[in-house]
Amino acid sequence: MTTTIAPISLPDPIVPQPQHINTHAGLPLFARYHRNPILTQENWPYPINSVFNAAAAKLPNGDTLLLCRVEDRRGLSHLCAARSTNGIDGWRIDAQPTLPADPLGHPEEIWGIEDPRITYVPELEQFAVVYTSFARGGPGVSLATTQDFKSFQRYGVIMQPEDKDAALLPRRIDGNWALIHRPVTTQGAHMWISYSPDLRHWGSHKIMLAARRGGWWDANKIGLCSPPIETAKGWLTIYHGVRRTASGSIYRLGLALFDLEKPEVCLQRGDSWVFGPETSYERGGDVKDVVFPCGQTIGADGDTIYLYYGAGDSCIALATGSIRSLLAWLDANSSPEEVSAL
Ligand code: BMA
Repeated sequence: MTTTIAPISLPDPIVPQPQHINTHAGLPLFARYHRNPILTQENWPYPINSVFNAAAAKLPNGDTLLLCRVEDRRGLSHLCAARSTNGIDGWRIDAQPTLPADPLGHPEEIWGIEDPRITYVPELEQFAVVYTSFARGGPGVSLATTQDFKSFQRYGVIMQPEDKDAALLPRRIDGNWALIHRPVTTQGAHMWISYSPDLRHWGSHKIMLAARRGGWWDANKIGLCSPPIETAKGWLTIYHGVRRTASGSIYRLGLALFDLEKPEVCLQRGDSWVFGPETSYERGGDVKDVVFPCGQTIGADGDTIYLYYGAGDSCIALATGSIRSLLAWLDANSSPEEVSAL
């Protein structure tokens, strides 16, 4: 006897709904440059493995400088400068490493230096470059200053391991310099702020933003991306959240706003992430599903953000946003109870 099985009628396929959450006034908060990535290993004047996670600065002559993390073919990183007139293409790349690791003078750098952030400090008339120095003790935070990205004054380690994702604020707060950084403690991987009278001795350590818990996109591990942007409403800050999944981690970006004169005070924190890996160069690469900005420049209009981000730990890409739109999005998409519950 044969049994006839009635065909199962399947429901209509689920059509993904557009994500309106990452938009303001109908526009995406960050728009990718259509010819991304803007810098890859193939552009480099000497053999390397990959180039990613670049700090950014506007130079006095109007050029954009990217201080790129370059991973050589041993697996160790150094920093190399690329300059461009428009900040988009025509990059002129230093023929040799601009800031190589100095394992003899600075043993904290024996496994290289990574992920710089640049802040121009008017009081010093210098750029402060804060970067990750990597050695047996783990990653720590080091500082160097420069005027021209040719010669550097090294301060050495300013935050001992395990610590990274650091940037200096451009001016003193109540008489002291302020450094945002991300130590890993038994409490977790949160963003902290510390203060110093002289850039060498640091104290008054405070948590400024804690990783959320549970199922949140930014649960357990967060860190500063590019240096905070000073606005009339507060320090506008892009940070990364790391979601651990069965197939690896996803690095996405979120927004928070901090008090101008008390930057450890979070005024607003967005609920949702605002930018995440979508394209092939972000979803693939040496480390998949990573977007990791370490720098931005602001356009002549005072509003446009040129956000430079490492994609997949393999190349550098560009997305643009608007300070006004990010602040308006924060007004509409942050929940005070989550901020106070931390
Ligand atoms: C972080 C940093 C970044 C890297 C990211 C993804 O911990 O080390 O340099 O881009 O992981 O691998």
